[in-house]
Amino acid sequence: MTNITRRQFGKVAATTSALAGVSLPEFSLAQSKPENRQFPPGFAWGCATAAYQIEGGVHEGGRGTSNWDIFSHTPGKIANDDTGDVADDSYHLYKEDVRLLKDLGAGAYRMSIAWPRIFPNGKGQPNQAGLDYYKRVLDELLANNIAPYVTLFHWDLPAALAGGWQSRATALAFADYAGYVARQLSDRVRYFMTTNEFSSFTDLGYKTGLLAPGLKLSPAEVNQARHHGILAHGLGVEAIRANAPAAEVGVAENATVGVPVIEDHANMDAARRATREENAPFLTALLEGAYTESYLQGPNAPHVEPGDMKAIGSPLDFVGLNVYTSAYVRADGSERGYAIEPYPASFPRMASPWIYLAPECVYWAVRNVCEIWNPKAVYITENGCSAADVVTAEGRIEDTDRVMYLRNHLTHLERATSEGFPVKGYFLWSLLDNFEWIDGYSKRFGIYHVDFKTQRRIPKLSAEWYRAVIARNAVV
Ligand code: PNW
Repeated sequence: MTNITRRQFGKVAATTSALAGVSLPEFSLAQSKPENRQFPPGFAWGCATAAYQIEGGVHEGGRGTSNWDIFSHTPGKIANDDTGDVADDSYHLYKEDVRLLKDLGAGAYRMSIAWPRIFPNGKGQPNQAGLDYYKRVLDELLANNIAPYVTLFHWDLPAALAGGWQSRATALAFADYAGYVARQLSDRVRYFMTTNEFSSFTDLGYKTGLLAPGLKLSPAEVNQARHHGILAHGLGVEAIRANAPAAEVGVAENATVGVPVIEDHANMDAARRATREENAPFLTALLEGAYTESYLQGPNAPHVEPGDMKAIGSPLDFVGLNVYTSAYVRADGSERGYAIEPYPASFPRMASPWIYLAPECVYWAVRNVCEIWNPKAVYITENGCSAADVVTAEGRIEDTDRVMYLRNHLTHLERATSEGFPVKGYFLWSLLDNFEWIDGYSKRFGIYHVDFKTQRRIPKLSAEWYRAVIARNAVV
């Protein structure tokens, strides 16, 4: 069902035979200067997805209930009351989806494992059928020379874990789950990420109530949930290392990225300060093994047990950054030394209102993180956008706006690699249109269009474009 419907994907052969004997000059190759926009040799190109957003099959293979099953089935929480019950049906169509990656020439794939498929009750007895499902997916990837990068927690928390991230026990259960998966799957997986986006599953789940479980707790309670989130990461890193010594371990984090309003010393310094301060509860704590003094001030500081910060600060092999937009920073005379500029009303955005088109974010994400914390390696673990895609009468999706977004971001990423920052790879969010959390199926991030009635996948213009990027290892 791969059905290459895009012209240049499928009809190259036809064109070639129609013009048999005529040799066409390769204008695109000859006229640009690829050497200026080239990525380093061995750069990993991939796409990213997450289990609840693509798998469906929520009642199959012994999977337990997750917080997202409950939340998405609560009326009024999700656009159109959509749920992830079926999503992209990747639970059954994973071979086709690996084929889509292969068609792009991708050498890497970032996917997540659904904790409730492995431990239906969050802990205790593991579920062999769930593990076997992921073995099949991983074997399919490996047979196609696609390296799996596995996220262990992308928000689908086993509902049986009472209290969710309010409970310290959840962090301990995560460590057991991470260690178990690492032991079972490290013959197939080299790269593990513990968790995806601390602020999304703590702040948005327990402070604003936008995401599961939809709570609005006090600042002290929120800080405690945040602490349990990063503690899970830290204990998870230790458990993965104990069970899979050869694994490379990292995290996928949507750090707030300070972008200097002007690239001069004062503003660049302010952007660095902002990046450190604004990420104090999360990435800063991970990479420094301590909370900042300012974060610990006041009555709402989290309760920290002896040993917690050492685990949280466990050395990482790589830092994964999910980057979609910028926070523009100006140096000022305040005590903290910076201000974040609000977005003017006319600032361009993509189809999701929070995605301001600010492509410098990828360069400054890498540079700030490297200059502050000097990690061994950095990946862009997510970058992409929603767009108001239209299927034409001929069945095409000409998503020029998504290509514009991606091309600009890669141009800024290439600036980072060319300046020598250790960026090892890029994962485009997302391979497929999928269940976009509270936006349900109303927002499309895929480079393959999905017809959710038929599950038919159609490559968009952006898929054709990304295929050319990968083939050339350069911005095109
Ligand atoms: C990420 N923000 O979420 C998630 O990792 C994906 O699962 C999700 O589909 C993708 O981005 C697109 O939304 C984010 O408000 C959610 O800054 C919100 C924000 C950033 C990332």
